[in-house]
Amino acid sequence: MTTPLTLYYAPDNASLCVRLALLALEVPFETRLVDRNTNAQNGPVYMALNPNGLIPTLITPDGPIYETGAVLLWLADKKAGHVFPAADASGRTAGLAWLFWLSNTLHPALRMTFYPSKYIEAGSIPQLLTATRTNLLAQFTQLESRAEWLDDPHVGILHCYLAPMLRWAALYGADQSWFDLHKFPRLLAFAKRFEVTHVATQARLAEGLGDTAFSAPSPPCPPEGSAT
Ligand SMILES: N[C@@H](CCC(=O)N[C@@H](CS)C(=O)NCC(=O)O)C(=O)O
Repeated sequence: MTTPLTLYYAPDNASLCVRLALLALEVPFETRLVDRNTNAQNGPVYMALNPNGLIPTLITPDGPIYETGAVLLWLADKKAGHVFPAADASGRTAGLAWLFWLSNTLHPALRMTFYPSKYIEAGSIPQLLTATRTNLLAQFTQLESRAEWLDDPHVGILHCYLAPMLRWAALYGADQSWFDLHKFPRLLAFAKRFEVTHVATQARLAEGLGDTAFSAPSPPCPPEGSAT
């Protein structure tokens, strides 16, 4: 990868997962703020890159790539074996299942709690939130009991995807009282280990996330832009 990659980002958005992976891979990259204050993610310039109007987008030598899981896998495969099992490694099988689960199951469920009005009419939002939070708690329980990669001290793309989601669950949406990371001791231990890694420290500083960004998060104080 000789041309620097460009990450279109907003602080504490799903672009954080990609920033973490870029830092873990130690590849050069530039960032461009997508100004959520002006709804720039839905403006013509950004929509030309990502027709979904969702953050992130990564500009690669082959053109833009979006969808967080796809971007993470694309990056991982550029340096095979560093942050995700290589194509011929045995761990790839379970790794892919987890990556797609994070992307297809956990991430969309969280989105439903952050943007319920994008999924259902106003009158039904309370029911959607109740059901989705129940599902999310079951999903965190599944991670707690089955995700063996949580204990791997080497930062990989699964960690880069999960850690921000733990943070968002505690911070965003109409009410966060449903989620308490202390009820998931293994996830809490992971968050504490992860946030002091060199990779997470660089990302925390770049986006103003604070010292305990993943284990005991507080709203971001970013040098530029806004999270919502
Ligand atoms: N499926 C997308 C979801 C990304 C996503 O939810 N991005 C949020 C920020 S964290 C966003 O762009 N929200 C702006 C909006 O919905 O208008 C992905 O995996 O990249």
